[in-house]
Amino acid sequence: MTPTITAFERSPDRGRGLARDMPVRWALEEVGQPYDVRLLSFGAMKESAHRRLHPFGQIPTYEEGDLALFESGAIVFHIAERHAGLLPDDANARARAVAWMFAALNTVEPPILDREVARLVEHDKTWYEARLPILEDRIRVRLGDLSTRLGDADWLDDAFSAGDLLMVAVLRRLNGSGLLEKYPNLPAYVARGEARPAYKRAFADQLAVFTGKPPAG
Ligand SMILES: N[C@@H](CCC(=O)N[C@@H](CS)C(=O)NCC(=O)O)C(=O)O
Repeated sequence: MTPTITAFERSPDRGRGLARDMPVRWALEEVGQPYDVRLLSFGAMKESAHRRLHPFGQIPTYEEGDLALFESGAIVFHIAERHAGLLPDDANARARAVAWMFAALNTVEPPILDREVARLVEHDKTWYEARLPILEDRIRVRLGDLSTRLGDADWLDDAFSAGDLLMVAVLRRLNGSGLLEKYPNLPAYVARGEARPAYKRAFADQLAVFTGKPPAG
């Protein structure tokens, strides 16, 4: 059965692939699962029809038969469990890959989002100039530790996994911030993720929604 996901009708990131339908699309591409996309306006996301799928009135959601899911991490995990290619077969390696999924969303992403939110909604507040370096220092602590752990490996735990997929998706939020570059193995890690054919297809598809033009190639 072809799953249907939801995405922004017009993403505020202007097609930079930062909306959270992107990791879901990427996971589906990695496992070779075709999918449909239902595009939603901000208004439609808050209506009761969508809230039945997503209690917080957000994207993405995932529908497959009588299963409806929300939360990009849970959706990626579901895809990874149902298909080969995103989680190792070995039980311990699989558990470690799941730990990296949580680390991406629960340990690395929060300080990155705090900075994003501050830049969006606090930039005109008196405390903003003093607070920004504090938020950026908290990000640097996470990046430093992640960089040390990654070392010169290609991926976080041997083969590419859903943990890498989510970690790359989270780190991409720092593109253009200058924060990643102090840890040269991290931009290289992000670039390795972005070079994957599945990533490129997913990125082109979400960009095509924004531009209104079919994906190139
Ligand atoms: N933790 C959720 C976050 C979902 C989320 O923040 N969605 C954003 C798009 S990336 C959204 O729908 N924003 C619109 C809104 O909250 O009204 C996930 O990973 O799925």
